[in-house]
Amino acid sequence: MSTERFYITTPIFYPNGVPHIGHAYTAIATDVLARFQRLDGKDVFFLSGTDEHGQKMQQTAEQEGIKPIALADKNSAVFRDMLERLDCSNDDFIRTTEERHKASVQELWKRMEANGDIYLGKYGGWYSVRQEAYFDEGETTLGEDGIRREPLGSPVEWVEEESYYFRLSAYGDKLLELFEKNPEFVAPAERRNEVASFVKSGLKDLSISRTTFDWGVPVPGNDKHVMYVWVDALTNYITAAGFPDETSEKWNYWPAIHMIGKDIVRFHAVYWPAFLMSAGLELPAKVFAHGFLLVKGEKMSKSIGNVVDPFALIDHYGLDQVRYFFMREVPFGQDGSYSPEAIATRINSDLANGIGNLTSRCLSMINKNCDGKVPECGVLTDPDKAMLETADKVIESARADMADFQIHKALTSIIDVVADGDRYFASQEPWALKKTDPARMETVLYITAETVRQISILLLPFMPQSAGKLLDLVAAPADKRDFAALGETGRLAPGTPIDKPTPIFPRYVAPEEA
Ligand code: ME8
Repeated sequence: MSTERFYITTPIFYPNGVPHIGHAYTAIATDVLARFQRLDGKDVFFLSGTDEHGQKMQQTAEQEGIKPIALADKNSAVFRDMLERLDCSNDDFIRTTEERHKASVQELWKRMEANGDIYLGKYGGWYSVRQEAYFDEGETTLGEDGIRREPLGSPVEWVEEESYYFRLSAYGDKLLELFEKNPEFVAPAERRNEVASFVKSGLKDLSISRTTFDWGVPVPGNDKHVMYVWVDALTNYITAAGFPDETSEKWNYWPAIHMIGKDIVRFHAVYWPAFLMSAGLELPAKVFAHGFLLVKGEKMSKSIGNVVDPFALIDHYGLDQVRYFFMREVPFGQDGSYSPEAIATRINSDLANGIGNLTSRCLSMINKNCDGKVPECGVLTDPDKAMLETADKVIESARADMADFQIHKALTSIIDVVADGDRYFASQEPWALKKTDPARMETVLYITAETVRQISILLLPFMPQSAGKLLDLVAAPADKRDFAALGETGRLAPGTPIDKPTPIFPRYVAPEEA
């Protein structure tokens, strides 16, 4: 039986600056999805990388007095470091300045051209360097300062150039048919409705080459032109799967699920499928757009000075604490607010007082009263059976929620088992059984440790390091740390030595209170 493949991508990040927490958020969520599927037995390919061409990169490099490739090298390395710091399990990291990518984009271009979808024309329009996009006159507004701006506020300038066009106008009906036949192609539903109405309003052909700068992949057969950065960028997803070598082993991973922010839905759900249709390639499996992170309800921006550095956040709160917070706090797909108070509350209530406390109470008792070994499990009472059944069953709803990209729901259902464990432990009063019925005490401690084991396996995608430590504490064998080991198959073996518990989740105390 062949293993089911699961290919998932993050957007490739612009290395014209350093990463902020929004980039980290996308990376964490994608990593959680990738790890979950890996633990569930799928053959996962998880891709991230950097999007290094385009006018914005060229201009930033000029401002810094360095070559664009030097800027790309410098900042791409910081994005790579960020992924490592975040403990992302990506299998590849692609840079669009790599040779493998140039070959791939040029081949895609040739196939679109061979299909009659590329022609040479002239382009004039209001161009935003920051957005790397042209805007219709009607979309722009002339400010009181005499500067014309696009809807998001960046300045636009009138640019005219010879340009190749992609016949996007020919793909409107096909795209609408795609959204209709495969309503899950773009999610959440709000985003699907947005792109569908954009397509319904009529698609114009898309200018896909530039002559005004040269930092990009040359157009095959006319190197006065470089490709529009989005043709170049989107193609990364197939480059990493081996394109144009469709016989490569990696090509079996395509199509991918694209995890993106809601700012780039149009590129992924309209342009990209149209390019692929034109080139006769399979379409992505899905485009899921998550929301934006806001700092205390406000958009992050350099001018407000509220841009959050992911490295600093991890240094302050701890990596798994940050991963847990964002995945638990923000309904995935919606915008989410971040505040230091909210992070502290989650750490203390869910981690320190929650799973941390249950584990340490149970394991301290085992350590003192069971000779430091996994206790014996006697005849099960109804409360024991109910507790095990609850813990054994979570995977079912978590699996359904994760398949639906409801990451926060899956995590909530997992962490809710801690409260069930607390109630079970409190109601069975193992400390009182110590004298009256030591065998029964052992059973209660066994069931509690077994509950901790299952919660910990389920937490592995979210907090890989801490959940791994919890599994060390309950002496779960290394080869029984995936979803196949949930339930009966991986039950703790009585008699296995158990170390003295060490705290995994310290309480968070704000520096000013410490
Ligand atoms: O758009 N909240 O790169 P980029 C949540 N190179 N996520 C955020 C965010 C925020 N405040 N800000 C950014 C590009 N993101 C292109 C992509 S793909 C072929 C090319 C995340 O560096 C979000 O996922 O501007 C967004 O889509 C991505 O970072 C944009 O990163």
